[in-house]
Amino acid sequence: MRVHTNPAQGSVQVGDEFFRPRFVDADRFGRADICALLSGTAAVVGVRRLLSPLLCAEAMARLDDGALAFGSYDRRRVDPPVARFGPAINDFREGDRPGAAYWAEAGRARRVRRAALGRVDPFGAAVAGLARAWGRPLGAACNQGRPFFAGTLREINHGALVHCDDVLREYGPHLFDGGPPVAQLAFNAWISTAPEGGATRVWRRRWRPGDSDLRKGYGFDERVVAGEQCIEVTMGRGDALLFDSRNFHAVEPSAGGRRLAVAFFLGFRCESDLVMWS
Ligand SMILES: O=C(O)CCC(=O)C(=O)O
Repeated sequence: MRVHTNPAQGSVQVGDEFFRPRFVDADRFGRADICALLSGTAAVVGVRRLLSPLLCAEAMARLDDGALAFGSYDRRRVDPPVARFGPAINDFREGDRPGAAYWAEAGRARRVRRAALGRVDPFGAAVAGLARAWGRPLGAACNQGRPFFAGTLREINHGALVHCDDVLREYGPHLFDGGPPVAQLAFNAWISTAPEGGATRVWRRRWRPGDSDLRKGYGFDERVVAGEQCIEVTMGRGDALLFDSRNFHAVEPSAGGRRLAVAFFLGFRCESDLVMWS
């Protein structure tokens, strides 16, 4: 695991004191770590060894043997290309929701994953680790009672553009039963990492309407984050990284191995109690 912060810690220009990385071992990972992201008092949370070395090795052996057929995100939208197993809602979009083919593909992907990986399931292990930390079970987001697919196996070897992910902004408030999430986090846990490159960069900067001029495919020109406070993290195999996906983020190209993660979003919903203060 490697980390760089900009402005550098200890420099005269300290930046936002809450925009800091937080690292924790899997057995100490708890609700407070997730809440630090939801409340904006941490920029990223890195969890060391959320997936065991044995699970990663066995899952990779099956994936290297071609147990799951990887496709890629729609190349017209996602360039450099990113390989994946499991449907992404943006590739099936019809208006303000995914079309009928998405739901068929979501069911198929769950069945195929179960048959191919069985108990060697990085998604199941990641969800178990998150539920332990959060103290409550996690459920899939639903649309009209239909569960969205979660747990894409995603291989980003050629990097990812500066972009942000905000389901409310992309689809409006009616995509999820029960209303839009109050906060959205990105979750990635790596089953395999590459020896060179592959850092994740997260900037202290959210989308603003004027940014549309800098749009570039699914992402944005790098000028959108020029001068903004940034954290750069390179996690190891078995490690997980969580951050607020509404902050701009990007992935550096990597080399020398497969950079493959189980990836999904987490939404925090409006169902907690109201608290008051003056
Ligand atoms: O692979 C990564 O480091 C981050 C991927 C990403 O862009 C995301 O999770 O939204």
